[in-house]
Amino acid sequence: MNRPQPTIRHDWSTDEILALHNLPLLELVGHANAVHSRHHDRNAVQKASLLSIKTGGCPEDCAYCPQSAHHREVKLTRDKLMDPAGVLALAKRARDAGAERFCMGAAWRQVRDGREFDAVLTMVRGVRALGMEACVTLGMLKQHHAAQLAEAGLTAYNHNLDTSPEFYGEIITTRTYADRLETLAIVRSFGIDLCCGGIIGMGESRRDRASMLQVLATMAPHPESVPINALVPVEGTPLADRPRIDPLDLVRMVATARIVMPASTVRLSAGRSALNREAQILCLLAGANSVFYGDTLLTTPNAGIGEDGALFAALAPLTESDEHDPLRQPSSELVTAAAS
Ligand code: SAM
Ligand code: DTB
Ligand code: SF4
Repeated sequence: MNRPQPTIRHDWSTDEILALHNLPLLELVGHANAVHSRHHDRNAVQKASLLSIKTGGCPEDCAYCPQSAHHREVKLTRDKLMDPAGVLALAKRARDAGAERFCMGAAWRQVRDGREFDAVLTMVRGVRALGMEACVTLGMLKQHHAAQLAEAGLTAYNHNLDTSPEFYGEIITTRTYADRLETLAIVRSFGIDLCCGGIIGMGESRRDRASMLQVLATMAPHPESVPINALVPVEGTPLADRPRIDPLDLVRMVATARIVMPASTVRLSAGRSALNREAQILCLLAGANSVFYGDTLLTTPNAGIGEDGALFAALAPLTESDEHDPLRQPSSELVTAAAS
């Protein structure tokens, strides 16, 4: 007998999403966890690896981004596009360390035809030949670029909304929300998966967070991948002094994304290094099912592979022989609290 398929809605309103987001925390996380286990293997957490293949000097003015050429105080060297052989050696290393997906980011406003784009196509083919999913984030693109990326076997294109349509103008002035939606539509029309999410902690309201999720959750189909980033405040950017968010805000955002986009991969992305092991596990319980794995994100530090060893060890089943495994020791805060 066929089991009824859980419904996936595309008609969410911002008010409905905000009401979910503001539920009592335990009710929200419980609801999200129930949705999660209906649509996904509850023990599966995909490891994705991230590499900046072209760093710095970007003409866009995204207020959060250390790679923008507008933020002259940021201490970041500008690099040329990496060569495909070097990129593929790092992809292989990431695969051997357990990554299933390799995401390559370039600080470009848009894709341009020529030698550099051809090199990116070579990287995509190479990553796919290693048996990994390949994702790129290259800024805006035209139809013929999407066609070439699809032909090279690209799994997904990352292009974030970043925030709500209402708050967007406070963060970026050099391209519009409509530009972003147009890029997403082009990518989608060539059968490439969408990786599209945003950032919390930039000064937006709760309604802005719900409003961004409303734009994502009314896309049909939903983006296959939804990265939820917490702002990493970088010295020299206009958002350098933003206070760190409460980790439970990230839990609420992840849980709400999970409920409104039940089948998507929700990625616990930037900002994870500021969370302890237990806060990360709460995010996973609330429906996140992927993390970026590796010591750096694009230009900023990530939770280190060592810390992630402890995270993944904590998620694994207990065995008779691991009772005294140091990776299973509780996190330092708990030890300190217990000793005092
Ligand atoms: N230039 C491309 C673009 O913007 O489409 C790709 C690279 S961009 C760095 C990819 C995403 O990383 C951004 O859209 C943003 O959501 C996220 N990001 C960048 N800097 C961040 C920061 N300081 N904290 C959190 N997320 C950040
Ligand atoms: C996404 O949403 N987050 C990742 C990935 N997509 C490309 C990037 C996070 C970048 C954080 C800042 C940095 O390291 O430069
Ligand atoms: Fe450029 Fe992307 Fe950074 Fe914006 S987020 S400044 S487009 S690299």
